[in-house]
Amino acid sequence: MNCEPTLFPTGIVECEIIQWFVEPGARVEEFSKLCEVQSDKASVEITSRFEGVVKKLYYEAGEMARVGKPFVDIDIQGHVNQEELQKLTPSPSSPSSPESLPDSAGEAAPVDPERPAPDAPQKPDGAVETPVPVPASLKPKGKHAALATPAVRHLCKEFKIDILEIDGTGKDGRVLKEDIHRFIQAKESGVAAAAAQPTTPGARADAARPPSSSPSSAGAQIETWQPITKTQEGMFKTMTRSLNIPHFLYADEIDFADLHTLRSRLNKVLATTPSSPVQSVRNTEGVSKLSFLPFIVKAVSIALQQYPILNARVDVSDPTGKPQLVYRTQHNIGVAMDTPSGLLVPVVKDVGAQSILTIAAELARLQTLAVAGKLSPQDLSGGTITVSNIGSIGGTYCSPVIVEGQLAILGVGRIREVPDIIQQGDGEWKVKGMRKVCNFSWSADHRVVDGATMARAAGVVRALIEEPDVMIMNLK
Ligand code: CAO
Repeated sequence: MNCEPTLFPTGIVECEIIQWFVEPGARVEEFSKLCEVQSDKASVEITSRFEGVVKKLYYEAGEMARVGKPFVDIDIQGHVNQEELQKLTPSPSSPSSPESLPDSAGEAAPVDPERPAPDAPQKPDGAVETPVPVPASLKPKGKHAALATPAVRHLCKEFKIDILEIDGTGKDGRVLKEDIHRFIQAKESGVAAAAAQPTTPGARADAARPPSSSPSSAGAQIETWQPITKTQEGMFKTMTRSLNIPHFLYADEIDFADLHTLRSRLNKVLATTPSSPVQSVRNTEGVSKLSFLPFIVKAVSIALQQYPILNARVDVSDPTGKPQLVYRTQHNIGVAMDTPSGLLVPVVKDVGAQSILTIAAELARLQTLAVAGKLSPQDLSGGTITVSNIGSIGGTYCSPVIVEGQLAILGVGRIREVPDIIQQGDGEWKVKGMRKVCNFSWSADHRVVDGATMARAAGVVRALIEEPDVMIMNLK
């Protein structure tokens, strides 16, 4: 079938095929993209008017296609309806029309790039208009709101919905299957307007709560769109940037027995009355209890003194394009916190200059603010490395994701008890008791940190946790 020009103003005789989106053998649906063409006026994507299988491309990309000549053959056997057939079959009054449609035997139908969709009215200048007029009673839809694949139209028919009532979210406002499901759901819950509106940034945290997933009575899969929260928005951006970092994962098992004992001893001290001499001398920070985290944070900082590369960042802003390492003197350790509004990572600043008590006090301050949603930008910025104690929730190992601007992150697993098996003098093995262990999972930026460096630095942290008294020698 040959067709006359429609997409370009009359007078244009040829256009360049910029690229093909299909190849022979490819299955296409109505409105599937076929190719992109460029005239001296515009670049346009040509879509198929038919469902079928591509049989032949008349031109290579880069070649000039003649307007009014076929440029692709599509086998539409079994995919053309009678109404369309009638519209397209040359009338006896125009016997000289070059168009031809396959007979019922299903010949391949050449499609002209400049032919409008069968029902699209043509403007005098030859440009294509919106194919389906929108009734004035309805709010204006996108230009192609009513354009839809046969499957979408079928769905509309199934649910007895006028496609023009639906706000399409597809390209140029085209109605998609999801739009239909959303429309039905909104209609059912009486909040059609809200559901049809695009989401606004700054939505409240509880807006992220997933909608009820009770089985649908219609039996069809229903997808529901939900705005992401501010926190998720931040996470989305940060984690997307993290994708550029090749992660080297290193995991280790740490014996927590001695730290457990030390912590219990210190917490007994902190539990004594404020008037107790030992409290008044030692606890000027008002900390009532120590968790394991301040010790871990301090151990990481001490390891950074030996392996400062893990506290550095990569700078790629040099005009030569050559990456550089930027070393940093302060250990500003970001601590992942699970809060009612989601993941937040406030920063304990200059850990190298802090004691276990001051770190604990700062962690408590940050956690209180995080839970209340009152962390300041200062609290959230300037991190040079991150610790994520996911073990306080659960899990043995994790694969922590490095934050852009940092080179490493430590994920702390759950402290758990495992049998302590020893070998006796006679060579026999026996269970001596139980021991507390915890797995530390590190990720390092493998572009600049090699595995050996990561393993050695992790070894220092391990040694400090397993012999926490050694930390005393490093305390300021
Ligand atoms: N294994 C076992 N128990 C742990 C533990 C671990 N790894 N970490 C903490 N605990 C225990 C504590 O010892 C404490 O118990 P006791 O009072 O009986 O001693 C209890 O869990 C509560 O600790 P906590 O969570 O209040 O304190 P914390 O300093 O260890 O951690 C915080 C604080 C804010 C980091 C933590 O509450 C949190 O939010 N963790 C989740 C971090 C997260 O989401 N990481 C994932 C980031 S990627 O999405």
